[in-house]
Amino acid sequence: MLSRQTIRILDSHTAGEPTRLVLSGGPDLGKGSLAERRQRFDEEAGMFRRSVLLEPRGSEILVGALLQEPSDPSCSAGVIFFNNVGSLGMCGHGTIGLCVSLAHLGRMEPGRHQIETPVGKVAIELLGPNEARIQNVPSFRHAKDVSIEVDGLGQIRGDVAWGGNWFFLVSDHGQELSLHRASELTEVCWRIRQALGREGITGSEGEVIDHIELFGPPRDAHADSRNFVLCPGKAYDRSPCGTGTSAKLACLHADGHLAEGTIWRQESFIGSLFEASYTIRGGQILPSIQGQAWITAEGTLILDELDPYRHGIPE
Ligand code: PYC
Repeated sequence: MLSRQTIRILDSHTAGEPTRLVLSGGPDLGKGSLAERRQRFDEEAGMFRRSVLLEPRGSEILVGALLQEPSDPSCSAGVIFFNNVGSLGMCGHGTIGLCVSLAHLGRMEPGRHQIETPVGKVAIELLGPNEARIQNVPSFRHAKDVSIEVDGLGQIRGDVAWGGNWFFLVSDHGQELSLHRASELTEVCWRIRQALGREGITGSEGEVIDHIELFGPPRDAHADSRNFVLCPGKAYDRSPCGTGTSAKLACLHADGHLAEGTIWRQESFIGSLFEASYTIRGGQILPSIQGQAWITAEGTLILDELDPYRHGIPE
């Protein structure tokens, strides 16, 4: 008998960046911490990940969110975020999308909650049907003013910081952050990423720095900065990137450029905004990111075993 696998999903976008929430039909990752389940996901669920996100069913820019039972009873839900090339530690836009999606399903009431991720607990506040504020995992700058030799660009200096993922943050790059330059900026960031790899620049425990973030002057008079964030699979973030904005706050704090509790408005490459600030608890920087998300679709993915491209188009 021929079989069809079905996967129930709810799609949203946060400040323009899509999140595909998987409600059922995902892999059984067992019990244990979210970090352990993420490892199992990376080892065993590549086909599932590609089926949910990639062409011809999806697009390489989609970010997936696999809903999990939390292992910590103080959390309302657990989640593993993933993209076109693997899993993510955390995802800020995705967490805002998750909150709005759970509210849409009647599974989350307005107010405060906690979400368990592979890199720690994230406190959230559902402010309305389309708005949430997250308090991210502790964020920090690991290295300041790291100089690398980038093909075709010469010496580029940037900071290495953690905001739930690893970032290389560059302000002095000479690039105009305009939408029509998306492919040039993608190439610039990709070369920066390759240079980091070549020169052995990593996170604090040898992790690959897989997000590159360029900053420039904002277009919106109310914003403090504009960014372009290249994600690990070469797709750029349409939102101002929650984890990237967290990494930025950690750098601003380290440089004494932003006081605790002061609002930082980060504008994305498409002009959408996150409102951010940080508090210090026990010496750690805890960034808060507020943004809006919108439901775009709900449905069922169908994987027909006769479909040669049910798991995506292979590279
Ligand atoms: O919002 O943290 C974020 C994010 C990471 C990758 C794409 N968006």
